[in-house]
Amino acid sequence: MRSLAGRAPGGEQPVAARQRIGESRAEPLHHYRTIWISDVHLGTRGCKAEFLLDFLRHHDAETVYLVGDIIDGWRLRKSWYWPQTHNDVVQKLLRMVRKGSRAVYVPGNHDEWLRDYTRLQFGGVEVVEEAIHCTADGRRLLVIHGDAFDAVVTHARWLALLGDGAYTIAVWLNRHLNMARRRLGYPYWSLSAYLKYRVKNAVQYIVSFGELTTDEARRRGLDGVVCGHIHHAEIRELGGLVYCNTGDWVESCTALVEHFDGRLELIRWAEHRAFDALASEPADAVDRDEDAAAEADAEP
Ligand SMILES: [Mn+2]
Repeated sequence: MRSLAGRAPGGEQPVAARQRIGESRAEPLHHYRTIWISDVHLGTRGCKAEFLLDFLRHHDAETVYLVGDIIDGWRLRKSWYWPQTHNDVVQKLLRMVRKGSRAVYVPGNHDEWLRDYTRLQFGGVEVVEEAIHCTADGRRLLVIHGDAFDAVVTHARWLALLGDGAYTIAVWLNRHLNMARRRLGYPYWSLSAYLKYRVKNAVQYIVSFGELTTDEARRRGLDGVVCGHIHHAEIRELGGLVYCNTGDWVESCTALVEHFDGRLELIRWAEHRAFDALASEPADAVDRDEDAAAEADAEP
């Protein structure tokens, strides 16, 4: 092992020192019309801030949507965890705004305190309850975090029996009950706790979530929906509408992008970078992942 430690392949300097995730300069900067990211959970140990920083160094866009659960207010209230890399993510986003990107922050359930500040701006970042995005090819997409559908999804069976009125009431109740809980200082009702309790329903849940959010877009006469919340990235056609989920930066490290012709694409940055990480620094990369997985207790 001694000879290996002192001599990297090809007789060059140890590759590990140069090619840590976040320091690579090899890739060009990719420009997009739009980038959507969600469920970063800054303020938790599960957050893969280094991967996100690396992603933001290699991608930029005219408009960046932050689709909720970016800063995890629940965790921070319990115990303060804010390493330099988390600060770097915020600074990087603000720098993108200074350089001309438009940033729109649609709060989720973990950063719902921001919902009291909608229509305000922070460092040029617009905070809105929800947004409608028009793609370059003329499609109108509803941009929401998606937590409003928790109650509907988990009670979908009897709600379906009761029909449209009950559905609307459930969305309304979900929203206002959680608002009341927040005012009283209780945390958001946890969907993931519910899912852990009923794991076998998780797949059905993902399907239902997609259908319900897409239905909401259809109800409003739109062409599709972009949401986050369930940490499951995908682009799918559902009944003639497009359903996009941005995924998360706790496990999968995914972002949704729109090309200048309106084409939508998912970028799986952890997978993309895994090759680099494995090639350069396997032990460190694996350790980091295990740490993150062990502590990835961020809930949807
Ligand atoms: Mn969420």
